[in-house]
Parts: sequence; structure tokens; C-alpha cells
Amino acid sequence: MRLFYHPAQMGHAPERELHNGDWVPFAESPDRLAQILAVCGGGEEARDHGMAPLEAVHDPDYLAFLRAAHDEWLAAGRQGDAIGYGFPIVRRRKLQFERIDAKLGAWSMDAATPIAAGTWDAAYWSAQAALSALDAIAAGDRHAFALCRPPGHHAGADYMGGYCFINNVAVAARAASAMGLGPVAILDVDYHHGNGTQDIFYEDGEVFFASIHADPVTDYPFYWGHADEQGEGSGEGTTLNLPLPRGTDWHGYQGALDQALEAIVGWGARLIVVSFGADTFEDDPISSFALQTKDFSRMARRIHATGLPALIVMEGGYAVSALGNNVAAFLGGFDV
Ligand code: SP5
Ligand code: ZN
Repeated sequence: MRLFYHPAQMGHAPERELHNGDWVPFAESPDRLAQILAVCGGGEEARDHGMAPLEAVHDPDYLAFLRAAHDEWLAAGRQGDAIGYGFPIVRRRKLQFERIDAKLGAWSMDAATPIAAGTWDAAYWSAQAALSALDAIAAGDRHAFALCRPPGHHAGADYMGGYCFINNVAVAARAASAMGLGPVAILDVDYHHGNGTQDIFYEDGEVFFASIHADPVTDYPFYWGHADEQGEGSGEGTTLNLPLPRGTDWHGYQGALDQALEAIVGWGARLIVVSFGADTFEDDPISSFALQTKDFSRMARRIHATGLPALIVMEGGYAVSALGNNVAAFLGGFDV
């Protein structure tokens, strides 16, 4: 299977993040990408598709903010990573913000997603990796892997959060639809609910979104991913949330996976875009499922068994020393 990434993705390297009231080392480190490359082989450099496919998902004003944010942070006399602290949860609207602090809060859903000097370039090229892998599918490959990092599934049309800035899967899914490769279904198997992806397609019946994740009652992102969220308007019924309890192992996971895949096939998908997070792994430092490396192969084989082409997009996974093997196990499950 072809693998796509870009060296600029290594440039996003915040030092620390806010976690349970304290500053801790940033979990979504560049080492993650290096580990995956080391185990899976060198890969191919992503091709530049420009801004248009990003603007098909995201508010151009949000993208302009992201691009300038760290420079504005430095211009304000700050050092290190840019991070907000105030969030307009009531009557959020576009005002003429002057201070970078106002902008950071206006375009974020949390205070755990720092912006460093290389963040914009890394996020831009992460999305380009997804688009480049989509090109491989468009050219006839049955499967392709986008080694995206930073990840994307928590980012909405006009907000960042959960280590995510540009929603790589949403960019690829919308581009795939526009290329006539649809109907497109997104299967999100990251440990955390893909709230940004859900939000982007919540009222869009053209893309089906199914997510298997830790129950938001106990886990981030808390406010979304509950089973009663099923889409609205023309998207009514095209969102499927399957929350599972902490401690879930393969025995508990497989039924939800089968249910999601049945829904995707029953809906009539012709392409699956997978938000693949390896943070369901038993030794993940920030997550609490109990999947083993071999379970990622089982997961992939079930997806493969639908007979649908699959574009695999990297999301989370923070057990860095095992990450390469977990990704390799997943990708290997697509080999016939
Ligand atoms: C893409 C993805 O998996 N995002 C996960 C975002 C989770 N953020 C909330 C949890 C914060 C945990 N911080 C732990 C830091 C350990 N160094
Ligand atoms: Zn995650």
C-alpha cells in the first residue's frame, strides 16, 4: 500500500500541553511520524493541491488565522507556543478581534492545542498528504495510507482542538465526493470521538459518518459522541455514534465495528475513508481501551472484507514505541 507524507509535518513541535491542571510534555510529538516511517518504510512525498480543497471544508478566515497565529503571538511579545484561555461559548460571532488571545479563543474548542512556529506548514502538508493518498485511490488503488500529523478529526470548519487544526479526513472525503468517488463514508476508529468531522457533516447527507470511541461521559471530547447524535436536516440518520466503555478489548470492540460497517455498506457507500487512531491500544498513555497489536490487523481485515476501497488517514496514537508496529499491523490487514 502506498504511503504519503511530507517532511514539513515534522515541524509542528509544541513543547507542552495543559493536562489535568498542569503542564505536561506534548503527547502528539513529531516522533510519532518518525516511528511510523521507520517501521512502514519511507513513503512518498505529498503533492501540493493548494488551498481550494481546504477551503471546501474550512472557513477561509479560520485558515488565515491559523497561518498567522504564531507570528502574531511573537509580535505580541510572547515566547514559545501560542495557546488561548478564553472561549466564547455564548453567542459566538465574528468580531474584529485585535489581540491574539481573543483570536486563539475564538477559533478553538479547548486549551490543549498549542500552536508552534511550524504548525501551519505541518497542518497544511498533513492535509496535502490526505489528498495525495486520495489521488492514488482515484488512480485505481484499492487502498492508500495518508500519514497525517498533526491529526484532524477534532477540528471543525472554524475551530481547532484535540491536537487538530485542519480536518484531513473531511478534506479528503469532500474532495472524493467532488471527484465522483462517492458516496463516501467515514469510519472513525480513533479512541476519541471525531467531533470535528461529525460537526462538518452533521447536516450533510452526502457523507456518512460512523464513529466507535470511548464513551464521552468518561472521556474527551465530552460534549459530543453520544449515541443520540444521529445527524440533522438532510444529514438525519447519516451520523452513527457507538460509544464503548473504558477497558474495551477486542471482544467488546468487534460487535461495534461490525455494526458500523453494516451501516456503511447498507447506506450504499462506494468509498470508506478511515480515521485511524492507534490510541485504542492497551498501552496508550492517554487512553483506556485494551486492543492489542494483532487486533489492528483484525480490524483492518473486517474493513477490507466489505470489498470497498479504503483511504486510511492517520489520527491519534501516543504509545510511540509501539506506534509503528500498530500502524503496520493495521495496514497489513488490507493485504489480500
Ligand atoms: C487526535 C487525538 O487523539 N486527540 C486526542 C486529544 C486528547 N486531548 C485530551 C486529553 C489530554 C491528555 N493529555 C495527556 C498528555 C500526556 N503527556
Ligand atoms: Zn484520539
